[in-house]
Amino acid sequence: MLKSKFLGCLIGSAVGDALGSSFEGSWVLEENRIEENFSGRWTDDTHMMIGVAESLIMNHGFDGNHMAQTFIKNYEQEPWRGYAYGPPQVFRWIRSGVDWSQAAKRLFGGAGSYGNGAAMRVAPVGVLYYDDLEQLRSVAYGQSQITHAHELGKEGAALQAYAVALAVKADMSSQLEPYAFLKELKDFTINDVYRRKLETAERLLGEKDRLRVIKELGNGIEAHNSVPTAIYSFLHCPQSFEKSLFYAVSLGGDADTIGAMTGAISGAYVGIESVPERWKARLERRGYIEELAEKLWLIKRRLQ
Ligand code: F2R
Ligand code: MG
Ligand code: MG
Repeated sequence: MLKSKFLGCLIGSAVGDALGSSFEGSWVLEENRIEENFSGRWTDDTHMMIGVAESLIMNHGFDGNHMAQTFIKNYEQEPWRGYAYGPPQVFRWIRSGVDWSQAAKRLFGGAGSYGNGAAMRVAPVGVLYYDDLEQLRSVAYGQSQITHAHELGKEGAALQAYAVALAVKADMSSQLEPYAFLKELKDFTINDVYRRKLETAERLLGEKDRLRVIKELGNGIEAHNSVPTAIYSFLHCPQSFEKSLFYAVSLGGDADTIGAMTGAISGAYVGIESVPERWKARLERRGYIEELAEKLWLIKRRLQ
């Protein structure tokens, strides 16, 4: 079952990215329209998630310089994946000699980025350290530091990784309790912005009005306006990967990224068998992503 959850998480993340990619920047949309455009092609979210996994596997853990170089190598091979402004700029600074741990601090006038780019790629950290909270937080922050130095960017990644970890640990045969899931996340976060958003998510459980969800939780490119929304989308229907994903993408806005993060949590909960075959079959580089997930699982098994 653990192997199925590792595979479900990484494949789920890529499927969510691919499903949402046609709707990034769109208004709220009807669920029955979403699948029409599914090509299986994914964007920067999955490209960077692959980089995180490749580096963790190569080093059997986190090595900041190696992960930064892996991101750069992957970006230079496929710069057309839909990257935002921040990461490519950081890659250029690192290429010109700035240390990997310092470059991202230069972004946005020295504030660092609070974009959701560190959270959208963090799934491999969530599975590899699902049973070690200290390591999970430390590696989630470390991988963020490469491109997202702002506290909100880093905390968003740690929260997303922890949501994945909780989903790995949860037994699918017993009903998942959304309030208990959100309480664990509230206890985990050290940031008030995220704690308040999780309280809002709790209050909104079962809300029918999507516009209200978007207004209160957000659907934007900022980590604090998308990570809680992905967690909420998963909780919309924890037993069904398909329903959680349709809900996440229907919110529009940063649909590929909210889709990727929802898919990572949901896939880690339901396992690879519950990710619809019609989506898996068309997913770009499915075999390679499965291979990475299996290698992470083998490392985990050896560490235990
Ligand atoms: N880039 C996109 N989508 C744009 C459309 C792409 C198009 N389809 C194409 O193919 O060209 N999506 C991807 O980017 C998001 C992740 O972004 P990331 O990696 O976090 O980037 P960045 O630049 O660091 O942050 C994103 C924006 O957030 C605002 N921002 C962040 N920190 C800020 C700060 N301290 N002060 C002010 N603004 C800040 C800025 O607007 C950043 O550009 C994902 O959606 C992924 O899918
Ligand atoms: Mg993207
Ligand atoms: Mg996006």
